[in-house]
Amino acid sequence: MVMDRSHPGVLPPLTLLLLSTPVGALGSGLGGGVELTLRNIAQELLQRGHSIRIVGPLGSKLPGLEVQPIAGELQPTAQTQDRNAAIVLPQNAVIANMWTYAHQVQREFDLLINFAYDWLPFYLTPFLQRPVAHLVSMGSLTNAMDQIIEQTITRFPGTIGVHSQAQAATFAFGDQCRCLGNGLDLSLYDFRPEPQRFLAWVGRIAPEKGIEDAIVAAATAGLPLKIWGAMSDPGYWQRVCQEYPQADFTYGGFLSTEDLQRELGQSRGLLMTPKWVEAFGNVAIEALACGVPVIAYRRGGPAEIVEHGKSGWLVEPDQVAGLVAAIQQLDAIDRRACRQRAETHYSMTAMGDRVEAWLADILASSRSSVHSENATV
Ligand code: HBI
Repeated sequence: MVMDRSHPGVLPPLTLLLLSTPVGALGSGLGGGVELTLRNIAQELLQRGHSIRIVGPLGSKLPGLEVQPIAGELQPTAQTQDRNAAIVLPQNAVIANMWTYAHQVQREFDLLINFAYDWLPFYLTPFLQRPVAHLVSMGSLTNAMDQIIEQTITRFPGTIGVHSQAQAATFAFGDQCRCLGNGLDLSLYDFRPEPQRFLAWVGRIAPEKGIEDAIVAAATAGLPLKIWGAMSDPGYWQRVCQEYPQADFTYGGFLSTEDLQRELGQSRGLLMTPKWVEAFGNVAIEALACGVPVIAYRRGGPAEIVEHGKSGWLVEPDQVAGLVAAIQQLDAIDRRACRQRAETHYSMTAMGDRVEAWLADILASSRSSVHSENATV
């Protein structure tokens, strides 16, 4: 694990090309946490005087940010692929068109930042004339992705960024990854001292998010559960609704950050029930930013965000009874301590420092390697 070395020097203004996830238009919610991560990093880099251009699938829109739209077929989601799945590229794949564009314009930029968890950007890295920083947004999922990421980190050390130690640890090369954590624009989140009488669950509605455990725990604790997020897997949602007809839970759709923080902030607590190693868990910081305690399985990124007994409760993975016990202890958590946790570790400034230090190191090492002859800095 290559930890962050904060940079005393100031990074000169850079021109950066940011390339999005290809699974959905930015703003659709289908890109999950990566949409928020890209938007926040873009805003913070602009704030710090860098020039950026964002490339995303047709229909992408981000508040206050221009997106270069690229046509083409969306990519199947990596988490639905089997571990030994072959690499797939649909006909007229948007990810191929995005990187054709990147190849054409690369000389206008000092560095490219890849946000896609897909084989092609990693494979193309050695053929490009500019360094590529890869922000890997999930843990190990398939052998083909593990192999191409390992090949990249071996050839271009320091260019693989991750969100948590737990996520890095899912890869054989985890100790070579750069841990960036994550960050939110906390000014968008209002602290709420007084909750209403309900629990919240936020995330893409998909099997790996384990929503059924939250439904059972909330019902057992006798509290209504309000659910928000992109409807990634309608079949899964139908099965859950049929399985728990008596439980008191409602689905409020995929909300904008402004609407989500207003609703989420009124909850007694957020339940996080991931069945996979959640790389980070942006929703945990969103809840903390509103003063909402987080009850999470001790699995993946959320276990590094929540301080047990201070900003929420960590529960043994898949132990629904543990979730119920934690729900009954929610009043022991000080909601101000939750907001404080977000402010000290997960602000835009904190994340921006980590990202700038990362890019500075990549540029420094790339000057002495294959990309140097054309670098403009
Ligand atoms: N699947 N193929 C693919 N590519 C991505 O970039 C991707 C994905 N699945 C989920 C996802 N990105 C994001 O929702 C998570 O990384 C947060």
